[in-house]
Parts: sequence; structure tokens; C-alpha cells
Amino acid sequence: MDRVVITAAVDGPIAAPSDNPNLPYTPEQFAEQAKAVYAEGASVIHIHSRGADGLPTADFGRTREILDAVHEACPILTQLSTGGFFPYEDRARLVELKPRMASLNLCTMTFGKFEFRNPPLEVRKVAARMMELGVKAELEIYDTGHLDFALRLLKEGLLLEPLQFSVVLGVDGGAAATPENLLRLVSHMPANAIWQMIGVGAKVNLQLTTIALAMGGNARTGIEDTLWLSKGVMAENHLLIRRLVGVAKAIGRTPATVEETEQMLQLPKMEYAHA
Ligand code: KMH
Ligand code: ZN
Repeated sequence: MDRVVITAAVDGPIAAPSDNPNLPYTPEQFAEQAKAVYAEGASVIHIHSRGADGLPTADFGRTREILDAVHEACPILTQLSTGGFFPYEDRARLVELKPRMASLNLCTMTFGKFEFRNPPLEVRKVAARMMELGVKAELEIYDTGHLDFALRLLKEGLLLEPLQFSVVLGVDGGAAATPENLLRLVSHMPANAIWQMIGVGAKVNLQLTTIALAMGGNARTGIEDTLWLSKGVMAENHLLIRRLVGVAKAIGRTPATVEETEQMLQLPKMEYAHA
């Protein structure tokens, strides 16, 4: 598959602006960076909502402001995170804003120093709601059990095919960031699944996404996954995307346009509207 979906994960659930001054947190900064990563070849932007204090939030109104700003700025596809360490109902409610995609985390787990709660009944409820709304679930897989649970939800009629997986390796509490774990997880996916690589941490992000690109997968990078562009050089989202696109092109792959991405991921047709 020569077309590749490049996703920009611009902020994440943990880092603060003090960790990296290039981390966006105002609607204007998200809009500016959406334009910049789009110009470099990203067709999807993965967003964790942020408050005026720069810290992650699940505030509904603030999240709508951020999504509105990004939608007004450029055609990039929004993939809103429902992750984070807030009460689950606050996280789940964010899908009512009808981004094109939203993350769906399958299992409760240790996530570094955090407890990452994903109660099975609540996960089923939000999966069903996303189907009703036409919001495609980006299934974040941290280990084999998460993949098995996603396949169970598919059997229960709670997920739209083709399944859209993110193989997330390198989280303390999830599977280690090794090529073996990547291959193991991909080999257990349904044949028609679409997947991307998320390598968490500066030491593995470029290496694992490069392997994933060579395997024919999709790939993601951004400040959520690495604060550093290189040793001693703080990351900027558009430069991380520029480098990842350079790797893709070097091995004969072309960043998918927004329209191609919609086709490849079979995103339900939907007009973004205020919730
Ligand atoms: N992306 C993962 C590394 C989510 O966005 O829903 C952690 C996360 C999950 O932030
Ligand atoms: Zn995320």
C-alpha cells in the first residue's frame, strides 16, 4: 500500500507547556499547528483537549472551542482523544462533539504513574454511542488482551469495520516498545483491519514508526509521543511530521490526502457541527 495515513498527535494527556513550549493548548495554537502539520502531510490530527492553564481537560465547552478552531483552520481530520485521567463519563461525553474519529481505549491499565480507567461496561456504552453518531473509533491497543477485547466488541456489534487500530507500545504498563511486540499484535488483527504505529518515547518513536511504514502500516508522531526531535532539541509537531513523511517517501510511500484517508479508513460521512 503506497498511500500512508500520517497522524499528528500534537499534545497528549500528560506533558505540560513547561515540558515543551511548542505544545499547543489554546484554540488558536491548535489551529495554527493543525495548519502546519497538514502542510507537512498529516491528514489526521489527534487532540487532547487543554484548558487555559495549559493542562489537559475534559471540559466540553473548551473542547468544542478547540475543535471549532481546528475545523475552521484547515481540512485535516480531527481525532479527539477520550483518553486521560478524568472521570470516565466526562471523557465519554466528548464524542457528542462529533469529531471524525475519537480514541477508544479498551482496558483499564497502569499508565506510568497513573491508573488509566476504562470500565468494560462504560467502554461498551461509548462504543455504541460512537456508532450512533458516526464517530469512527480509533482503537488504542497496548497489549494482546486489548486487541482480544476489541474483537469481542466487534462480535457484539459495537464497532464499525474496518477496525482502525493504534498499536501503542512503550507505555509503562503496556507491552514494551519492541519490533516483536509490534509484529505479534499486527499478526493477530483481522485481515481487513487498518493500523498505525504509536511509539511512546523519544528513544522508540522514530524507530518503530519506521518499521511500521516498511511493514505497510500507518504511522503517527507528535509531541504526545516524543518531547524531543533529537538529543537536546525540543520537538515541534510540524518538524516531527516532516521527518516522518521524509521516511515514508524514502521507502516509496505517499502521505494520503484527507479524501484518501476517508476512503482508506472508511470514515462515516459526516458534517462537523456544534454539539
Ligand atoms: N495515545 C496513548 C499513548 C488516547 O489518546 O485515548 C495514550 C492516550 C490514549 O492518550
Ligand atoms: Zn492520545
